[in-house]
Amino acid sequence: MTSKHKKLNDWVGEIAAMCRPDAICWCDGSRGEYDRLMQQLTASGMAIPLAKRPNSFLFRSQPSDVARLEARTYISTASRDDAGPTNNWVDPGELKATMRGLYQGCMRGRTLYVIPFSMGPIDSPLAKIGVEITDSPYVVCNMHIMTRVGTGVLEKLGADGEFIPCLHSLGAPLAPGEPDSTWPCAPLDKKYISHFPEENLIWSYGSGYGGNAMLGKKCLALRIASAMAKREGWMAEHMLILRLIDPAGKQYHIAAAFPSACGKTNLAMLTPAISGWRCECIGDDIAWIKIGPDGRPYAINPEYGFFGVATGTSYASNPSAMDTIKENVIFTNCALTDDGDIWWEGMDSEPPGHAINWKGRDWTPGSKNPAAHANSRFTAPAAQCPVICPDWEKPEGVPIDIFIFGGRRAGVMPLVHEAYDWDHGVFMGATASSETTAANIGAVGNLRRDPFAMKPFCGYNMADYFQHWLDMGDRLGKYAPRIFYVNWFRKNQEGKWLWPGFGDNSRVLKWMCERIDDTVGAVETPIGLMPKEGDLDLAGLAIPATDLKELLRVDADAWKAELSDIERHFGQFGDRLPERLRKQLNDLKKRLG
Ligand code: O2Y
Ligand code: MN
Repeated sequence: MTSKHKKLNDWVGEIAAMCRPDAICWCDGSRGEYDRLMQQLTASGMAIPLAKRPNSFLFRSQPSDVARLEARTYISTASRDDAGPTNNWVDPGELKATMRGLYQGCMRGRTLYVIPFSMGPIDSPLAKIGVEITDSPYVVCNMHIMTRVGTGVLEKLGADGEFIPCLHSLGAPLAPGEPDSTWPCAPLDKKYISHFPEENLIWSYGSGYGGNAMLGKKCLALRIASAMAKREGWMAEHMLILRLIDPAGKQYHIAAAFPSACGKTNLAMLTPAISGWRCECIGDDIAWIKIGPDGRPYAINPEYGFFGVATGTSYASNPSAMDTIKENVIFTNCALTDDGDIWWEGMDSEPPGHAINWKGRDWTPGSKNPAAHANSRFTAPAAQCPVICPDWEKPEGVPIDIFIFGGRRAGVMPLVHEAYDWDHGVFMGATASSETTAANIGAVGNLRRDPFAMKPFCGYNMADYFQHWLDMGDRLGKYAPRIFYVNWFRKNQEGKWLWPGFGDNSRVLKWMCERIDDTVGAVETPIGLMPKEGDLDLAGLAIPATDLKELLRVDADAWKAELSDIERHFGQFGDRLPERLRKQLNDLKKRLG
């Protein structure tokens, strides 16, 4: 089969000539196709069917291929400055020459799959079409869950529609008769996750894992989309989207950006602790936002599923996620129990007496190595989430009332503060920071500036991205959402978290809703507007007054110490940093005295 689209057919032909697969398969996105591939993967020992969860499978990756790889991720623009200081850069000609060398014959012994997919509901004016070529049937199955795949996409593409070509190879050709590995991939120094934003092109080589391989997610929906959004006047953000409903039925739409491993999926599926309030999930990771005909910002979730962190997910932390993953799920790097279920550290139940760990070895409680990898994952259809919003696939999206930024900070950052105005909110986003954990990048406990939670995902110069936010605020005018900053992770002197988090985070969201309705006040502090005593709804929460005081304390000395780090952070952008952000920093300095 080919398509009616000459440019697409030509591209597939050109890639096949370079990668030399044994066969080519155009994916139709059907259940039959998924079942067939899973049968093959099971027969070859790569997939393990789970007796306890219908139509669910476990995969184990190689220990060298367990997460996104920031050091091997490239934004390749003609000028290094257009990629900016927060991205790895290689000249496009040089990078393509290197990668073409790797791609030569890289699919020998394998099938080349062509996956037409839509990011966003196919009929949405915000949707974009991508076509991924991959030699990984595991990636095809994940793409079935995470994106809208199939013939409907080809129909929309027609003979000359626009698509984003996404090339992926495991980088593990097979000689005739050579047995396959259960997780084929290339060595670390041969892995490349490359983006060419000036030509809307993605080339990924050598990794079979998550965001490195399912190219619709981080590569297309954030890195390439952010560059497109800048050119076209919309926003591609690393944000969950949720609908909060008050007891009277009033709806509030919130988009929130947090760095990886800060509990985005948990917040997206929040079970409010406050009586009468409900939360519905629209998306847990990515938001595409465009100004609607009425001038308001409308957001869609471009994805179709969740690729959530398994480790730590439990009925206590996220009951909706647990109910989402009962069937039709792909698990990666979880432990396998003797009765054919999965398990990970932090699940509610007692640890199993024996399991096979994510490396395929025997595991018993007390083992010095974890049963599941810290970045173990579930891939599950969003439609299976019990709190999925009935409007989650509305083509025009939902109108955003509130933006939240946040991070994981043991000190300095209070539980919540509100920006004085849009520029101040952009400053908050631009200076957002988080302490690293075992589940994310770098050494544990390092402070990392992660502007708008987009450091690993911005497909162009971050300073220009800051300017884009300022420009969008100018265009939105009175419809610009109010901006807040939260920190659920502040600790006391003994290193204990002060705030219970999870469902109790709804108390903070309620205050935000009351702020936009102007039914609650706030105190002015040097860093922003904060709840006054009694403003947060703490009914039913036994939190010591001293803890609350500490959660809402603005430690002026700690903030003054923070200023030099912000200056260093801003300094990397040189003259490209928008003057309006420099002014925000000066204003903050003045307010701190
Ligand atoms: O490690 C990976 O490949 C996945 S990273 C990821 C997955 C889902 C949602 N967010 C993230 C992230 O790193 O932000
Ligand atoms: Mn993410």
